Amino acid sequence: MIKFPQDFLWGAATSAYQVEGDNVNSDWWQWEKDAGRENSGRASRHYEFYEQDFDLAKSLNHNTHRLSIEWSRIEPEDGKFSQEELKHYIDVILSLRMRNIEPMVTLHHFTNPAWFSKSGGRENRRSVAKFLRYCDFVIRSLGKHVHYWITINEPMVYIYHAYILGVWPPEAKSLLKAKAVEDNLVSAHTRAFRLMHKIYKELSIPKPSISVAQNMQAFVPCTQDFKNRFAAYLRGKWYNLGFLYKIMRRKAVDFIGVNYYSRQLVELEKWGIRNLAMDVCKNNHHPVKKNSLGWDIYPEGLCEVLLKLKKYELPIIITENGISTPDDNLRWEYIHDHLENIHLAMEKGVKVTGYLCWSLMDNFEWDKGFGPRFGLIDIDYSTYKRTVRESAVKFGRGCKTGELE
Ligand code: IFM
Repeated sequence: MIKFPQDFLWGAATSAYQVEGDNVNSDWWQWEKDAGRENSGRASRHYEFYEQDFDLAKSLNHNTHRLSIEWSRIEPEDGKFSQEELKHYIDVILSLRMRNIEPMVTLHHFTNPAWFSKSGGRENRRSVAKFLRYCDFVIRSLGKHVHYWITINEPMVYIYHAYILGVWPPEAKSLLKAKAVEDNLVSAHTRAFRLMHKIYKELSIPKPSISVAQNMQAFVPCTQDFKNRFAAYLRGKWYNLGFLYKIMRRKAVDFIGVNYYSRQLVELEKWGIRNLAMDVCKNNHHPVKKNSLGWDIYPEGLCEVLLKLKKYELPIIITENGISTPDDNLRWEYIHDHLENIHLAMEKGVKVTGYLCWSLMDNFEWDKGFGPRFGLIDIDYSTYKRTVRESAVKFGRGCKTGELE
């Protein structure tokens, strides 16, 4: 039996576009239409059913919930802000507070308003000022109800999919653009961080806790060959830590948000820049169980990643961790084994203060559509009926007692 601290944050995460439905002013909505992709449509209809969903989270003993704000609802046209949508998010956050569930709010989770993307999106230097204007509007009203903020979700995943692989809007495949977006995101985060602290001070609200949610992977060399070890080391530095270094150097981090899912088995075909950055083992060496998207399940990697963060002496919150699978026993095994590894890292001195499972409910998994099931709660997409999975009940027991068998 292992035991987590009494004040540990326990709960689950979602993002607006993936669960709310009908985000018609978003660049993703536009892209789905233009590219003829599966439409997110009504998603999980969480925009309408959030009270019911939070009742379920409460019944599962969650004390924290991470959600995101859809910028394209708040600012559907450049410079035109919607008081009505702002009120919606205030209501959402208050309904968490009424249930004694601590909100953690993300300001950017992959989607942008369509007008913003048309004017150059994150490649454009002016995007930083536009993002700050949106943050200012939101924080002045939500500040008094929210302590934990994530400015940007998974900056590296966003850059990689949208600007290097080109499989997400705006479908760019350009290292130059990727670099510009990274610079702009570093600046957007840093300036938003400072602005938010300033607003809290002006309004005499106790200091907020702000971070990014950084996707981290366990980069494991497939063989002890020098080039595989070197590539794994480089990827850890660049992908896991590069963005964080930049914002930590600017003293713009209150805690570290970690999204961890999987392992990458690094095996280079030959020396080369692209090979160093991308090559993975294609021969199923060191096989492990996989999720329904084919990602390796590798819980010990979470402990390894956390130990690498120890030296920064910042609190760490697992802002996402979860599995897409039709096998609910595997889902519980996955959550259980990752919690075990978090506990192991804590025993070795890493200060982890919370764990949020991805995701509270089944949702729209971006370019993969509705197929992957990440939810603690099953959604029947023909009726939108919610059904709590057995894994959610088991996780809920841990949330209640802070203990894990
Ligand atoms: O669904 C995504 C989420 O939007 C960001 N982190 C990873 C999840 C699973 O792919």
